[in-house]
Amino acid sequence: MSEIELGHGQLVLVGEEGTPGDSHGLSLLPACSLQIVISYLLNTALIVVDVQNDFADPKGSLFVPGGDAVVPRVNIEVMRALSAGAFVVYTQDWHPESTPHFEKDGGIWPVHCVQGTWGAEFHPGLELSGPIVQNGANGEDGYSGFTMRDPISGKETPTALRGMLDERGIEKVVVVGLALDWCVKETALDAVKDYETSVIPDASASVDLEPGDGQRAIEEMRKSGVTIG
Ligand code: VGL
Ligand code: ZN
Repeated sequence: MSEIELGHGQLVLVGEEGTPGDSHGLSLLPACSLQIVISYLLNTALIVVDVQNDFADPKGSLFVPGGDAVVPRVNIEVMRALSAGAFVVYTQDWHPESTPHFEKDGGIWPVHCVQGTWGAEFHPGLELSGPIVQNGANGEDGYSGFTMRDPISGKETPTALRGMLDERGIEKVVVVGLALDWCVKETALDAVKDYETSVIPDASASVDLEPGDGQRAIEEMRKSGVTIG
């Protein structure tokens, strides 16, 4: 049995699977849990970005190539995070019927994730187990889960996400979901200003409006201090 320091004064004793409970009253984890505990500590949050039908279902109006294949990979991260006692939070793109975010109203996107429609619902295969932060409800068109951007004035206002992280003492953030080159990227670039941040490209997929956007997003995040992988 060995003692492992997790930081912040947290100690766990790790034994062989099946060894009886320790006599110190500390939690005894089977060795197989160690990997999970190390990758998701209690001070870590997993942010699952916009895994919604319009992005993740091939019938969705803004289907992200590979978005459907990402769902089971995201679920693995959710399960890892939950088993380590980490916090899991979900963002949801949540637009009104008309917003300067949409091409028909002067923006660049096809109509997608309209409040209350099938396209805005989370993909039915997603493991949903945590609070939801909606973005865009009043016509804002920002991409970060941390802020909403007024499309006219450009003024940014915070969402509830930062408060949720800070009230739990979160210091590390892992970002997965859709889309790598838009909302995942902007969420990670905001997160890295205040939290140790990583993005898992295997649990994400890019829109690639221009070929190579996904790769460029990865480089931009890496340069800003985001851990990739
Ligand atoms: C997103 C385009 C438009 C995203 C949202 O979730 O990445 N992309 N709205
Ligand atoms: Zn959107």
